[in-house]
Amino acid sequence: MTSPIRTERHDNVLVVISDNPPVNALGQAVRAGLKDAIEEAMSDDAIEAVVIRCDGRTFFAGADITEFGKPPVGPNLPETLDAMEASDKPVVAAIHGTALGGGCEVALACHYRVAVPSAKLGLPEVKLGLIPGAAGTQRLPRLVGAEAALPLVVGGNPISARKAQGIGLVDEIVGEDSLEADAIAFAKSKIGQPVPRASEGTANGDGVRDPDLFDRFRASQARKIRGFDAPNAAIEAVKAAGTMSYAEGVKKERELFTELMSGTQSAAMRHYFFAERAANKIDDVPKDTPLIPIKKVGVIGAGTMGGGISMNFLSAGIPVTILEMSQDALDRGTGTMRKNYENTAKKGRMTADQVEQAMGLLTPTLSYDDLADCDLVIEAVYESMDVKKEVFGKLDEVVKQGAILASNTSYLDVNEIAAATQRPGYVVGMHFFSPANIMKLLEVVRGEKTRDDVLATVMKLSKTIGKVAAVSGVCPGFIGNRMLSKRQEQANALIMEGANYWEVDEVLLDFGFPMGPFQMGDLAGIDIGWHRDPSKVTTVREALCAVGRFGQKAGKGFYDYDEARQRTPSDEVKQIIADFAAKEGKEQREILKDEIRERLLYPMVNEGAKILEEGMAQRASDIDVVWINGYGWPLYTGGPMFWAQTIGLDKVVEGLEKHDLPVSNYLRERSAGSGKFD
Ligand code: 3H9
Repeated sequence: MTSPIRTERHDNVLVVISDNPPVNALGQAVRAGLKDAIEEAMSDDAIEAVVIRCDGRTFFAGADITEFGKPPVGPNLPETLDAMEASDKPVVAAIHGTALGGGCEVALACHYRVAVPSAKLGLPEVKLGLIPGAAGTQRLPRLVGAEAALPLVVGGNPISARKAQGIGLVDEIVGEDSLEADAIAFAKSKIGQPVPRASEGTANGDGVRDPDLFDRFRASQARKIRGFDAPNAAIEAVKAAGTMSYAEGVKKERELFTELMSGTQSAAMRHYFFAERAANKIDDVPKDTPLIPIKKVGVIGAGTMGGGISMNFLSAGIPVTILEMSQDALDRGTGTMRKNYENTAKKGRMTADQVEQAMGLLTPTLSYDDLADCDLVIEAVYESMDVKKEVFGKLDEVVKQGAILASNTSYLDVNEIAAATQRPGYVVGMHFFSPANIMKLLEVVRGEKTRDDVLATVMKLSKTIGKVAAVSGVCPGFIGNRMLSKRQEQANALIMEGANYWEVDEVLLDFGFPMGPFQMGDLAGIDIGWHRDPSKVTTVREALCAVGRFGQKAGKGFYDYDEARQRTPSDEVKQIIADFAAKEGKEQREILKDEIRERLLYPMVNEGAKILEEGMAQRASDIDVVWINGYGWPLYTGGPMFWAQTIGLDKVVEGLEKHDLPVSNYLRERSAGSGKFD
């Protein structure tokens, strides 16, 4: 087998080049090749400096994740990097693309780093439930200081080459198109000078002088890192860089890394990494399916949903024509969009120019005719089949042939909507989640007649607008809301049987959800879909609406809210629920947290199994992607289906039986078989 590493000589500089598509992951062959190349440079007197660079789209994007969990084959990355750093001839990393994880650690082990302006550097290991494991947590703080290292190691988000230069991680920004030549020139300029080694740096002194730095940082991240193991380990490792010798610090890092690697959180998060990428692929749609160019988008409805959907495209530089029924509604909608952008700018995440650029791409209209030349039109109107059919009938008349017509419906039959047009092949569901400019999930609903090119285009487009897409077949509520309804059924039943509604919420908070079902109801508005007749009360929700408890927006729903939106359980609501339970003759009993958790979550897994059995989801991991991105299922459990496998499908079946809840044949089969869904 030919090595992915080759060397080229440029006078007295050895250029070491990796060619390991797609992302130059640091698999065994790459590590071995790098180690050999360094030995070649060391043993050749004619070579006085080394440049390391990569072919293809990026510098090393990290360790090869597919090797994790398999028996290790040497050389390992830490020893390869130690050999690199030990060189007394200057070694220069020449960075383009994304130097991530182990890739960033390669750069740290080099004596110098040069990068093109578009390059990014980062240590995203926490996103895989890990910390850097090739001395990244020890070299980085010594090079840039603990304060600058913490956000990189703990947050895991990459930074631009310029920012990296600002903190001392990059030595020089070089020409976008002259990386190799500039890196060679840079390397030559360092020949004869003592080499600076990150492991011998002293910038980590800031964490020694100000040891509270670490607690302050932890407190500032509390909400983001709740429940995750890796960020705390990352803080500990960076702290160790200030309190221990380099060798002890590396040992500490290794211990923390090994413990995380063998834990369930990292397994779950690595599962998610591949799940997200798999979800974007549709098994029976050929890879080379031609795409429909999307140069202009139409959005029908300028309400919360339509406005949020439009912002995705505007932010990606795609012009949007937005349609409403009245000038008032149009002005209100576009006004809200501008305000949202301006708020983002106030937080420093956008410039004033970018706000104007985005808003400049928006064309408000009251006329369907203005949608005629759109390549994609997304309808975000009221959830009523009659209304949707009317809208699609009109679209079919005015919009050019070959354009995609999408519905943002969250549960209606997309096939029936498609049948209202003469071109059902061009109709697809694009279910965004509120707030649509922020929530990551896009549930793509594949109708019976939806064409391959329409699907392929929408999946590609989802990436362009920064969404994570998963495909669902047509069934009520699709993947996400169909499973949610099973959880809500149990939540409602539990409070009738004696569980306090705030306990139900707490169980899900403890599990790792950002909120429970009753908090979610308050946030969304309890009056959604309410018939508005206070004298007609048949459910707890209707009873709450009848007394004006519409949710957070009214200052009261299931909970009472103060001005800071802090919630407290309400005696009034407790009484309403008790009265209801008495009226229905429901016996009250104490319900333990375990039962609450099992009854909320196991029926979702069961419904997920049915969704798989019916072919409504392509794979179990797609269901995980939907729940993690659309409903706040904790990432560190890997999503409902992966979690169920982790705790054991047999345990889920047993739990459902114990609580007298239905068990699908498919779940029984998988439980009795491999214990796995995919
Ligand atoms: C680490 O480094 C640990 C060390 O500290 C310690 C070691 C001792 N390995 O995302 P894309 C595949 S942990 C294997 O669609 P993009 C990916 O599955 C690692 N495979 O492209 C996909 O395959 P397929 C730290 C990988 O342009 C294909 O490449 N590093 C790896 O949208 C294309 O990927 C990270 O966590 C990998 N490391 O984004 C970085 N990376 O085509 C992880 C990708 O079959 N990677 N693949 O579906 C990324 O963030 C993105 O892939 C990247 C490119 C930004 C690089």
